[in-house]
Amino acid sequence: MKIDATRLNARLDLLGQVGAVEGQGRTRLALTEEDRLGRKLVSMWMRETGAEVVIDSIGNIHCVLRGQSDDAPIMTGSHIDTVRRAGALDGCYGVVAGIEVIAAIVKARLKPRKTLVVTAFTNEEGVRYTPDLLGSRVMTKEMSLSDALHVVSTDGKRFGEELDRIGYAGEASPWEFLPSAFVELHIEQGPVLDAKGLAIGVVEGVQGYSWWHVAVEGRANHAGTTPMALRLDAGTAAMELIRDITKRSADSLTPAVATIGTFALEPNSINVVPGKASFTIDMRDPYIQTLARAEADLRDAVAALRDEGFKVTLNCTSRNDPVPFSSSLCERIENNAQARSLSSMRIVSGASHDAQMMARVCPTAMIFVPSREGVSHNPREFSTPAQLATGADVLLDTLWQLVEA
Ligand code: HGY
Ligand code: MN
Ligand code: MN
Repeated sequence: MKIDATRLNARLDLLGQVGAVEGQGRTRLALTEEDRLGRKLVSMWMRETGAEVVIDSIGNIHCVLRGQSDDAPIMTGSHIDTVRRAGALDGCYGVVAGIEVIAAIVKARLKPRKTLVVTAFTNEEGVRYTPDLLGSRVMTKEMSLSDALHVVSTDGKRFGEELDRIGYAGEASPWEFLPSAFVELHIEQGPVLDAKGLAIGVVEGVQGYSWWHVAVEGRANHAGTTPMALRLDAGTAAMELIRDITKRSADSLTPAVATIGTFALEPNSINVVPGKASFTIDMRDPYIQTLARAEADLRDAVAALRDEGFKVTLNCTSRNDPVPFSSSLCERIENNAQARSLSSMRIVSGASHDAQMMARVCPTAMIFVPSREGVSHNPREFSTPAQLATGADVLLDTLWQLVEA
């Protein structure tokens, strides 16, 4: 059996054109028209394999190659929704490569003992709808279907209505294909494999993270007539808190990170002391203790602002502990890389993935391929066609062993 490397790379380029804007990469936020078009293209490729295509009630799209037994399936998959101005590979690579695995098995006229499912999960990124990982949260019952359907987007649209509107509110239950093992193929999105010149990352787990929405309210006032000592300036208060949080991460003994990805002032006028500052914090750490410490520091910083007279709302919109993956699955992946004389290393993922949720219900692991200079969530995201084909080969070997085990 062989992956069709040419078609894999051609399809990644094609999907990468959906929602593309010249010089700004592509944007396919969950449940938007662009996401609908991406879903339509990927569903067509799934159908072309001859396998079944099943859509569940949270909009996950499953390509199902029925096995001879009625054992629980083996699953691979990832996501095709993107962040704003994204690269073409994040998530898409794991879905398109999974489809190629099914196509290779069908072409070889083999019938797997166990059913093999390739899933495109809904709203992995969580940019328009938080929390992130919505499709896999519902599948693993970390979130109820009805709660997920009631989530309201940053642009004020209810999840269930938008899912209906784009035509992906499926009939199937999200837990119809709960697997006995899950393997996700993904680009590293970090600099390690590329810097070390290694072909494969054997992913042993994912770091923990929490996402926060913060609103600081002070008092809007005249920029010219209001003495500095009499101000309740929400803008400078927010910036001081942000400085404190990001410096703590930079000074941490662990590889902690903190990102302020969105920031807005009201009334957003050059000559008005800001009355309100709203922003998000994405904090991550491989160690639960220091992540918890960083969260406690954030709460303390908010309490100090309240003592100064600011009204502050602080909401945690997503959170996941660090997750360890299956050591036996990692060994299998490592052996498969070695069998193909591919260099590999064990690595922990800095980015979150649906695999983080799947690890709650079954043995789970991930396979990484290098990202050039570690760039991701950026149109310059790049892996060579050969690197992408190599990762797909290792996925094929691993999945075939699992469905035949
Ligand atoms: O945020 C992440 O780590 C992933 O790209 N959703
Ligand atoms: Mn991403
Ligand atoms: Mn991803």
